[in-house]
Amino acid sequence: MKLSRLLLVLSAPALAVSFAGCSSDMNANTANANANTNAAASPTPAVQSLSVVERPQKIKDQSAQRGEQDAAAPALTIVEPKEGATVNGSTVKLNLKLAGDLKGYQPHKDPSTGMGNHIHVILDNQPYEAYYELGQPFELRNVSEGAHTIRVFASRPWHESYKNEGSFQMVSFTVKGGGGDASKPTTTNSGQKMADNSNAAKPAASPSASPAPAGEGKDMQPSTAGAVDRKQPLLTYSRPKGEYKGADTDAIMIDFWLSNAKLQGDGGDYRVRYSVDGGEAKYIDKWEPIWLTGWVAGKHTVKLELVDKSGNVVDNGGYNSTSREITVTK
Ligand SMILES: [Cu+2]
Repeated sequence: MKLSRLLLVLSAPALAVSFAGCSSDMNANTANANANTNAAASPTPAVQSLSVVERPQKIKDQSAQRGEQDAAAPALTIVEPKEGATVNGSTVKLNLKLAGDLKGYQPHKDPSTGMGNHIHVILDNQPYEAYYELGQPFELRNVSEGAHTIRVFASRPWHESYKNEGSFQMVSFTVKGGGGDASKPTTTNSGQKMADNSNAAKPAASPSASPAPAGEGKDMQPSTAGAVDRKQPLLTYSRPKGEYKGADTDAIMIDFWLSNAKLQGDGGDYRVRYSVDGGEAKYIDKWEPIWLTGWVAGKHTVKLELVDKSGNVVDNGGYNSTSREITVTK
């Protein structure tokens, strides 16, 4: 009989799950998965059912508390490195100038919350690093020899980028005698060992209370520039990245920067295609962040691509198709 077969199909994997997962969290997730989908239960992320939700209330609240800042039009200039520069040695100093219609927008990490406005800094097509205090340069350390790009854009405390023209800047340069030895420990200017700050979503460990704290910086992974034409359509992946915990996992934002490309919903020809864990492709047709809910605990891969009318990835040095792994901890 149909019903009993259905029950059998549903209960067998559910049983397997109850043996495999012992934590109550895992069981709660499984219960959710059963409620949300008609697929067989499984502890793997594959069963997660994501849906787009509106901007979370807590972000609306933060936004309201910021006065006019969200309407700012920050304009960045990359002072250093200069376009086409050759940098000797593996440490690349990034100096930025911030101007424009700021309406109170100023990058700074509030020591009490570990949050604040900041700049997203992207070497080649690596995950971004957060840069808070523009008064001193951000050091990209251990940069490998060869051609590189840096992309920067202004960001809000919740990592949503400012999308006005001028917020985004890009520079190409070459490193001679670079580093790229990823096995070397990360050290700061003053030689202190840094905390592993692979996760920018969480407040980084505050620098120790030494009298002369080192500037911001990060040991970079080895990479070189793609063959990017900055006059061609370019998608810059920004979020999600890193680790999400607790309430931050309720709704996770996808955000990106677009250059030389208008999306279909904005009157253009392009679409941004995304998929999670290799699942069904979905589309973003307006250049604004989206929030996805329904994440289950574990590692997830998020892929963002810029595609044309026919659904083909627009090639630009490989930067227009980017995958990142994130970790969701409930
Ligand atoms: Cu950020």
